[in-house]
Order: sequence, then structure tokens, then C-alpha cells
Amino acid sequence: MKKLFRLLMTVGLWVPSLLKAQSNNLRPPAPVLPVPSAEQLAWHRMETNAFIHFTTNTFTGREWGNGDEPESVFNPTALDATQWANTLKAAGFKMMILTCKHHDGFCLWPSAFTTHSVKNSPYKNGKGDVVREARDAAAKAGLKFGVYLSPWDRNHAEYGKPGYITYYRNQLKELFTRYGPITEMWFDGANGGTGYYGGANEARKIDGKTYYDWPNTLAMIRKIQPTPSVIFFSDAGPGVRWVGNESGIAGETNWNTISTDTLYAGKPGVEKLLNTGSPDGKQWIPAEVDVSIRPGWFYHAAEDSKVKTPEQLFDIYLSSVGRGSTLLLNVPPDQRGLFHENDVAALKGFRHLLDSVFAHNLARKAKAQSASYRGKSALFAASNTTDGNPDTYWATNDGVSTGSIELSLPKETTIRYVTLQEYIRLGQRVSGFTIEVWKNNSWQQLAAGTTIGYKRILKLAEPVTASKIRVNITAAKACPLISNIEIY
Ligand code: FUL
Repeated sequence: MKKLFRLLMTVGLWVPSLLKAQSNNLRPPAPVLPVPSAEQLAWHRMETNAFIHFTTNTFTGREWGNGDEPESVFNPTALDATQWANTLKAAGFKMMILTCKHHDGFCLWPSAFTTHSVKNSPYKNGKGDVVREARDAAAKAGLKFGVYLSPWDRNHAEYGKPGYITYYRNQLKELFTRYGPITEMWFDGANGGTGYYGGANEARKIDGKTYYDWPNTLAMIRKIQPTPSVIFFSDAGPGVRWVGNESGIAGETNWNTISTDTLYAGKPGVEKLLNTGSPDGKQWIPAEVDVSIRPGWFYHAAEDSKVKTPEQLFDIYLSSVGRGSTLLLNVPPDQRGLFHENDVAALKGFRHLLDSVFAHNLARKAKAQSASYRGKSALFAASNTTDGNPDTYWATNDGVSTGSIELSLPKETTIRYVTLQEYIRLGQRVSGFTIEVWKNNSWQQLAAGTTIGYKRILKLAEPVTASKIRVNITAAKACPLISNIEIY
């Protein structure tokens, strides 16, 4: 009697909880926090953006101007921001971020707060405004616009003192009220010490953690542009973080999550952490891969023969976008104010390579199956990974952190690349995966990796001919959600 009672009790507790679990599995999984904001999600989807470095350095041959360059050196003879925007648009870029003021302090717009700007240069007899021209050209080409305003200013007399923070904020106000909406704001962490500083010609040190008082500056900008909310780049975010190097390489393990409590722009020795992020990070701050198409950030004629080749740019694409980051490729205008012919040719070649390698997604014609999927519901079936819709995904039941998706191609085909995407809207989850093909009557492993994130592109060590391919999720923080698989 006692035994029967116990059995009934157990079943009575077990059956409802099983039913509950089953009905939970008919619903979308709960998010794994943190998750991206709407603006961050849109930023992920942009994939490739461009940086434009342009200032007095373009004319003096320097990389970091000292701040005492006379305004008269800034004299582009044929500046055409439409050429920049149209070239970038044709190459597939989605945003253009302009160095409105680099470390030398020279302003590309006629700021009311300094004489060190285009208004005292020969460009258009002091009537020019390069920020306006760039912004208008970007808008016309359908590109988003972003601004870089160097916190370090080697020209300004008050740099290092409180007065400079007011100056810096005044300039941000000008930029955001005159040239908005701004999609991304770039805060460079570089602080080198020596400079002109209004004639003082000395070394000045600041405390990178406290001097700029970022929280109040960001709050001020958010008030000027509440929506669309601007993405703030700095080493520590809060919108996107630095990837930890300037050579175009995101971590093979690349978490969009990181804890920034102890981070600030310019903090020494954090490159490794920035490169990989951390699986238990408390904030969603994806890494942005900034790299220049030339050895330097600014145009120097001596580097005309050192423009990266389309193949090098393609490799950078694989190690940035292909590792779940966004690429920010710098293309610096020359002394005419135009992208140099060599840079234009390299960008065209890069686009051509992308279009030819990723021309036919074989997965669209494949049959996708999975032995286990969430609640056995079509909402979470494997076919969602090949439907071309970024908002549908394959998922497993709660508590199940592994699983496989098998793709059967209509016929034997040569495979060179496999692309995987997580449904990151509900958080980044996957920490281990393998890819196999069916060959000689068994599954053979072709590739293995850790994180996927927004996108992971695997270039196979060598092309493989097969008709069946399997993606195995071997480890995840919670039930994995795969929104897209592509095969080329
Ligand atoms: C660095 C700067 O010092 C370089 O000049 C360049 O602007 C690069 C994007 O960031 O920190």
C-alpha cells in the first residue's frame, strides 16, 4: 500500500513536469543573457564597413601629426567624397566612418571652437566642410555614416586639463547636431604623450580611466540622438569593442560577451581578452576588426605599391567576418582627396573574389534533417537552417546542448567553404562544433571549431567531394540555435 502510494506520488509529480517541459519545448527558448540591442544586431548584419583616415598627415607624410602643422598644408585638389562612397558601395560596404579629427587636432569641419580646421586651410578658400561632403555622399550612396573624433589632441593647449573635456564635448555636440544621425562613434584609445599643445611642446600624461569622464559624455550624446541609438566603439565598448590588433584578425574563439568592469579605452595589456571576449561576459560588446588597406592609416605615396591585394583582403574577410566580427577596412584618400587607383582596383578585385567564391549556396538545394529538434515542432526543424531566412532557426530541447544537422545534396559536389550562423538574438551559445562529410561509407571530420556567433566561415583545408555533410554542435551554454548553414 505504502509502495503503491509512493509510486503514484512519483508518477503524479513526474507526469506534469514532463508535460510542462514538453510544452516549454514548443515555445522559443529563453534568451541566454546578455543579448544584442537592436542597433548591435543591425551592426552585426552590416558585416563590412569602411574607415576613412584623412587629415594634415595626408600632406605631411606622417601617421601621427604633432599638432603644430599649419592649416595651409591641408589642400586637397580634387576632393570627391562621392568617389569614396560609390567605390565603397560597389564593394559591398555598409558604412563609412570618417576621422573628423585625428590626434593632430585638425578638424575636417569648420568647428566654432578652434581655428585649427578646414576654415583656415586653402581647401575651397576656407569654405569647405569635408565632414558635410562625406556625410552627404554616404547618404546618397545609401551608406550609414560614423564619426571618429580623437580624444587625444596634440594641438589643444588645454589637453590634459578639465577645459579640454568641455572643448571635446562641444565638438561632439557640433558633430551630432549638424551631421547626424550618426550610426557609430569611434573613441580611439591611443594616448601617446608628447605634442604641441598650444605651443607648450611637452609630454602630457592623462589617467585613461578617469580623465575623459566617458559616462557623462555618452549620456550627453544619447540625449542629442536618442534614436537610432549610436553604437559607441572603444576598447571597452559599450557598443562594440576593439579586437586587440590592427592586422585584421579576430579570435578563432570569439565571444561577443565580455565584462568591462575593469576595462577602459587604452588600458594596457588587454589585447588577448579583447580578441576572444569571454563566455561568461556580463555585457554584449562584439569585437570590431579595424585594419588598413595600406601599411599606414594615412595615405603616403611611398606605399602605393603596398596596397593589400584582393587575396589578402579576402583572407582578412575570413579572419574577421568569418569569425563572427565586423570588418572596418580603412581606405585613406590621397593628396587629391580621392581613393588612389590602386586602392580602387584592390577593392574591385576583393568584391569580385567574394562574389565568385560565394556565388552558389549549395545548401539551398539540400535536404536538411535532424534526429532531435525542439519539441519535434516544424518551428525548430533543421530545414530552418537552409531557408535563407535569418529569423528562423533549428533548436534543441531545453537541457540539450548538443545535436546534429545533416544536409543531403542532390548530387556529389565539391565543397570548399561552410558558413554557420547562430540565432544571436537569443544570445551566443555554441562553444564547440565539428563538420563532417559522408565519404567511403563513414562520417569523416573536415573541420572543428569553438564559437560560431553571428557568423562563422570555415575554409576547408582542401576541397572535398561529397553528397552528405553533417554539422555537429558538440558543446553549448544552453540549447543551441542555428539560423543558417551555407555550403560553397
Ligand atoms: C590608432 C591610432 O593611433 C591610429 O592612428 C589609427 O587612427 C587607428 C585606427 O587607431 O589607435
